[in-house]
Amino acid sequence: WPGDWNVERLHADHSQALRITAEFYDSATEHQRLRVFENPTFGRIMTLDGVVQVTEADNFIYHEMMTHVPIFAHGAVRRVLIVGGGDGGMAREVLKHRDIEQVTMVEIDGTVVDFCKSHLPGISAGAFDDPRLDLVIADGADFMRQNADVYDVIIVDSTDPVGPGEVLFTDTFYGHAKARLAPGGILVTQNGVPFLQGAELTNTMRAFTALFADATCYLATIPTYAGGPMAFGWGTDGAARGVDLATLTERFAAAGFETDYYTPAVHLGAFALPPYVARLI
Ligand code: AG3
Repeated sequence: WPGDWNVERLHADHSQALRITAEFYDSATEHQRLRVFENPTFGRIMTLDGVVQVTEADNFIYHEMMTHVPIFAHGAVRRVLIVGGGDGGMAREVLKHRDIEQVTMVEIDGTVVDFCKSHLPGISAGAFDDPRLDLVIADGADFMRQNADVYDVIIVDSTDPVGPGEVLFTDTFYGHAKARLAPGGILVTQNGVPFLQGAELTNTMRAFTALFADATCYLATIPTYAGGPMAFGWGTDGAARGVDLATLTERFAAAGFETDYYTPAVHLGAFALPPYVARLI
């Protein structure tokens, strides 16, 4: 094909190519290769080690579903921990909840944060300037082991389990994360596209089942995480998954902001698992 393309080779037998109409950055940070380019359909796109992390056009699906699902299900979230999330999209959605008092974000790669602030400001949309955000540049696994604070929701916004993200998919890490949850707290994780990354989901779900009274995953389709819907791990000892449509609708209306993907009905439907996914967990 004419022109430059970013060819993502995350999976052994499947790849996705995105046309590059302008290149803004392509260089190695201390931890990984960071690239930002323009694509006419998806806007600016950030890749790490060649794998798409965010696009301006479709990041809302991923970020809304990893934040509003646990936050509305819980109903009284005050403190949130984000592991990863250097582009600031996750913090952007969490901070839309006015009752949330403190958001701690632990990102390993300060270069990703700096670069996204200057070249992808629409993703964080001011989140880095919110006084409720406490940004810590550190290894998420170390932080989880050493820190003694507790959180109502922990969101693991990681890369895939290759390179710096690998440690965030271990039983040890999940155990430490559970110990950082307040009573009724919820852990959600990025668990890949089950059609292509089934073993990754099975591995996390085995760990979650051993740790939590309520362990499952929920789904959303993000166009640039190709291969079908993506799975998000869900683990809690609380009753948050039992919350009904009327309660979610009330909480969503009271929150007073609009979304482009999340609705209470989408929230509940996301937990309906097709058999090919249910069999993996
Ligand atoms: N991090 C998750 C990217 C996962 C891509 N995986 C895949 N295509 N299977 C996104 C970071 C956004 N804040």
